[in-house]
Amino acid sequence: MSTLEEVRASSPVAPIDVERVRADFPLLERSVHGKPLVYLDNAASAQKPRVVLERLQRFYTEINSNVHRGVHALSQAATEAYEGARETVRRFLNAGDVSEIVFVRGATEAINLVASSFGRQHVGAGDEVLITTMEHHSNIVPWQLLCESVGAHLTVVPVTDSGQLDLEAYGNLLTERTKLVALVHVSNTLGTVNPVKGMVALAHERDIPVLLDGAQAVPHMKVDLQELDCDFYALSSHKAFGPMGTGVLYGKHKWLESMPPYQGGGEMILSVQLDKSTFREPPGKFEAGTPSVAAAVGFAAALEYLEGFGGFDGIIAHETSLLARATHGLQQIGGVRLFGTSTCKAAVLSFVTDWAHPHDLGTFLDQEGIAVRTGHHCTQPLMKRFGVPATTRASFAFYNSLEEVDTFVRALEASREFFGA
Ligand code: 7TS
Repeated sequence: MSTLEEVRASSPVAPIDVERVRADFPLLERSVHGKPLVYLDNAASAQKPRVVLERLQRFYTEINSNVHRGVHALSQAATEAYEGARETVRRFLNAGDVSEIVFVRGATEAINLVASSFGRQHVGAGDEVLITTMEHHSNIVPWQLLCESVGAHLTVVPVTDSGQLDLEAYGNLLTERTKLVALVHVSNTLGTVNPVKGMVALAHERDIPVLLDGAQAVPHMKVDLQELDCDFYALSSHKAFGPMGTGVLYGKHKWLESMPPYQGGGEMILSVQLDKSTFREPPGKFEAGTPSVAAAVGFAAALEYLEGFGGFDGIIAHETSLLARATHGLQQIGGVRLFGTSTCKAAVLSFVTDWAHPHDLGTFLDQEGIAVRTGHHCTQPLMKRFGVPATTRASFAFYNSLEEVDTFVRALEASREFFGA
């Protein structure tokens, strides 16, 4: 008799029905410059399924009002929806407690909150904050600002030629002066999936807390915060098929409880006197002012939509075949230099060509209805590491089809002719 696990492991992953999935995303039906849209800029922002749009519409047409402050029915309904969204996020990420989920504006604000509050409390003159060369600017600049203001230093884990972190260097850079590791889970430019669980464990052996920037992980893989055991996790709703304007900072209760507020204002207080105020327990302490209630409620709809797939196996299998087909297609063309060739990577392709500047290529592809991002992708130190000022980046989501990959590869071939190479 096989165990259930063995049966599951031996059975092929049920593929997702891409045509059915695409029908859930109204924007994907539009055309651009007279061509069917091929949306390959998902790392910048993902499209939203109809259930998210409907949830936003319902919020504003049925229960719109402010939260946590009204005795009236609408305010109570809005509060219930908002706090319900917090529980959905907790469940989706398998956080231990709902009080560890702070709604913020996005990954950028989540990191700034930690740099400002935790940073000023725990990082002092001569201390170190350890980041990596593949961080998005939002996981570099807040730490630079902190270090400048307290006299601390940034130390940096280098990246190998294949776009992976140098793990030996990482181990050596964890010193008694290191007060925090701030590390990207999945690189937005290279697609590299970092071995964060082991890296967290190694830092914890030395009692060093770890913040993970999960902006590019949450849309593509199961993130289990209790399993990762990280101290902080930052993410943005809009990259995970939810609305813009909200995101999440997860923080272990022991940290959030002891950290000072990030911003002051209404709703984050217990009492205010003219000479002194006291503050609510987390997460309320970190949510000053009126939050993006509708966006949080819409984000919960996006996460429930993802839960409807019954796990990430089908999504990962599909995105893996998109990546394999696109990588193969690019390699066949020749004259294409790919950045990020780790075997463990998300469906992101960053490249330069022999025949066109990334911006010119991006404009050419746009005329074909294909949306990609060109530039430094807010990772200038990483561009410098690879000796290029910019790349063209195609980033995929589970609603992209293999036919779209072929359209993209054919357009790249055509661009070679167009630019006269
Ligand atoms: N961290 C990572 C890894 C990101 O990719 C981004 C945005 C952020 C943080 C910031 O997220 P925000 O929602 O607060 O702006 N990355 C990108 C990108 O790759 N192209 O446009 C934005």
